[in-house]
Order: sequence, then C-alpha cells, then structure tokens
Amino acid sequence: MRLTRYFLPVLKENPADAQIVSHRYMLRAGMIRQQAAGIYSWLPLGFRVLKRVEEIVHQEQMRAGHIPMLMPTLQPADLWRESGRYDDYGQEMLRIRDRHERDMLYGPTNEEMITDIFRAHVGSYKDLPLTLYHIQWKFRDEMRPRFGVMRGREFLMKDGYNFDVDRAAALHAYNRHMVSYLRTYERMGLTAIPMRAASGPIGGDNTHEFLVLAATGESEVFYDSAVTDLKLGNRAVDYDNRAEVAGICKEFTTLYARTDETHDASLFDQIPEARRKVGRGIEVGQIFYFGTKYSEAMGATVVTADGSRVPVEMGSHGIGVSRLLGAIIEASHDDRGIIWPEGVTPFPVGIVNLKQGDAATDAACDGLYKALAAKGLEALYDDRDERAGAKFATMDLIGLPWRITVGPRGLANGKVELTSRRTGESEEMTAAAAVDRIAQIYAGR
Ligand code: 5CA
Repeated sequence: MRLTRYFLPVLKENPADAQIVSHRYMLRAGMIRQQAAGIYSWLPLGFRVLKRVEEIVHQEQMRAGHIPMLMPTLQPADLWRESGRYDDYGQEMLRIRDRHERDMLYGPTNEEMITDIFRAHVGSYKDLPLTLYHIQWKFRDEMRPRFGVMRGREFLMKDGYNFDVDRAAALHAYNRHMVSYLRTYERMGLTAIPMRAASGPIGGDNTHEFLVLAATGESEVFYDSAVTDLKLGNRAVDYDNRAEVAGICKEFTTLYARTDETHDASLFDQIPEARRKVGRGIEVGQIFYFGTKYSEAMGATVVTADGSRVPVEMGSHGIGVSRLLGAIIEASHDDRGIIWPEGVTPFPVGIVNLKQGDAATDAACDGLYKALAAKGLEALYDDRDERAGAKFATMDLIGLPWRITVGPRGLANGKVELTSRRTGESEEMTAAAAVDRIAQIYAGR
C-alpha cells in the first residue's frame, strides 16, 4: 500500500478525552473514530488489525475442532423470555421494537439463540460433541463506556458454545477452550493469565477470566508472580486427548491467580512473599461451564446411549476481539507510539523513502515494494513528499515492527537500512537481504 493512496488520518495533537495510552494511540494513528459514546468506526488501519486478530481467533478455534458460523445481531425477545433473562438483563440490553410491534433486542451474547438452533436440529448423543462459535458484534448499554474500544457499547466478540452429553465431556470442552485461548493470546504477543472468576449474568459456577496485566486494567488481580512465566509455546496439542488437555489446564491454573471477586486472602498469604503480587488486569476473555441452565429452561435435550432423554450439557466461551486491540497496545508501546507484535501488525514492514522524487531512490523503493509483494508481504510504502523526520514519526506512531529506510547515501553503497521498531536497532544490508530477512521473520504467520 502506498501511503499517498491510503487513508491514514493521523492526528498530531493528543486527543483531550482519551485517558489511557491505547485509546490515545488508536485515535492518533487514525485507527478508529468515535461516532457516539462507546460506538466506533474502524478506519482502514484499525480494520486491518481487527481482521488479523479475528483471523488468529478463527485459526485457533478451528484447530481445537470448533465450528464457525454466524448468528444475527438482532434477536427476538421471546427467546430471552424462555430463559428468563429478558427481564433479568436490565438496562444493559438495548431493546428495539419493529414495525409489527414485536420486541427485539441487539444481542449482548447468544446463549438463547444457539440453544434454539441446537434444539431445532440435534436430538441424539451421536451428534455430540459439538462446539459452534461466531465472531459477531454485540451491544451492551454500558453505564460508563470508556477507554475507547476497551469498554465499548458496540464491540466485537468471539462467542462459542459447546454441547455435550455429560458433565465430563462438557468439562473437556471447557478445557479445550482454555488451551485454545492460551495459544490465541500468545500468538498476539500477549501473556493472558487464566484467573478464577465470578460468572455474573451468564451463570454457572465454573469460570475463568483471561487477564492481561496492565496498570490501566479495570480489574484488580491477585497472583503468584510465577504464573507470568508459564508459556504454551509451540507444543503440538491433541485436542481430542482429554488427559493431555486437562494436564495443560492444570499447569496453568494451579498457581494462585484470582480477580477481586473470588480473591481469598488466606490462600494468597500462603504464597512466598516475594512472589505475592497485587495488580491490575484487562479481561480479554472468559469461559463458562454452566451445565443445563439454558437447555433445561429451553427444552434442548438429547437421547443418550441407553435411550433416556437428558438436557444437553453446555458452556459458553468468549473473547473480546475488539478489546484485544486496546489490550495489545497497552502491553506493547513506548512514548513514540504503538509497537505491534508481528502476529497482528497491520503491515509487516514499512518502507521510508528519504528522497521522494529522486529517480534512483524512487526506483529502489519500487523494487523493494515489488520484491516484498512477490513474497506475499504487503509493505506500507511512505511515498509522500515529506521530511524524513515526519515519515519516521508516522512509522513510529503506527508501530509497524520493521522499517526499511531507503536514501541516496546508502544506495551509493548498494545498501538500505533495516530497523526494528521494538529495539530501535538498525542494520545496513542490500535490499535483497532485507527482503529475505522480512520474509523469514513472517514465515508461517
Ligand atoms: N456469553 C459469554 C461467553 S461467550 C460472555 O458474554 N462472556 S463475557 O461477558 O465475559 O464477554 C466475553 C468477552 O467480551 C469479555 O471477556 C471481554 O473481553 C469482552 N467484552 C465484554 N464487554 C465488553 C465491552 N463493553 N467492550 C469490549 N469488550 C467487552
């Protein structure tokens, strides 16, 4: 993408109403625009990151054997009357009446709708296990929308629902979600710690939240610092192997890590003092096992192997897809701007032309741009007629992990400069070597 043909409305000034760094940088980098309290347009740069985050979520869900689909944003109120949540949900639910005076709502979550789909089409244990998910916009009329996409009113969520014949199978689904989420967040460059939590309006007694540690997080968290060293890495996980998946969950949930809702001071005090930490975290996901809460209320049953009919066992599992952009920036930035992890960066690399209009420099940049494209890497090429300082400032603000700088002086020696956004270190090399290096870094992305 050539910057002169792109739409990147960066702001020079710090927006006055943005209280936290991720909100500030998302506005300044031209990623989002607020349209109403807690409701945002996703401008091209923000949209590219959002799509990358979605893609990672899809890949990891499908790897775990979960099946993508899409449910609508608008739902009939009658489904929610069946579960009893229509009245319970209160003012957070945006209620709408259509032209036929039918009560509708903008979905804050989808337990009722998915249970309705299940009961219409599935009736036997032979069709289980089944986990369906979608990535869809939600609306919650939050009392205090704030911090940009972090606490929006309209926000993008991945929500998945498992259906199983018995409790043991449903707990395996819960564990599968935990492991797939660990991998999802790690691929985004995040350390998200599963913490025992409270279930709120979703229900059930078995639930974990995933928290990214950040001073600006909205949740107070209590944890053993050793938990931050745990990594899933590139382990090959067999998601059908119950013992293996349960073992990984045990590894990640044995050390003390809880939110203030479930904090237990007497257990906390047993951690060696040097490892006892109180901090703040951003909740980027939550998983729930709630058994037959919805299936009983809505008559979603299956026939078991012995011929009896039982309500299906369920759980639901959410990832805050749009919130993740804020969380990633909170975890990865400096005073010049965002530093995207390679897994989610909007463009793998930026090209800065130091002397736009100089025939040799322009030709070298064009060649570099095409050579990267030939390897499937779309660079963001700053081809504006601007000072070098302004170009560097834009690149630093929008946070591409790698920058290739091309100028007449380097070209005289046949060299360009490759710079890491994270370390600030630069290396001179030929354009061909820079292309190879970038290709290597992103191999397998
Ligand atoms: N039905 C369940 C799981 S599918 C559910 O709704 N869970 S939830 O309420 O915990 O939401 C899932 C995730 O969505 C949260 O962990 C959080 O990351 C994100 N989320 C919730 N509310 C907001 C909001 N107002 N703005 C942005 N993200 C949000």
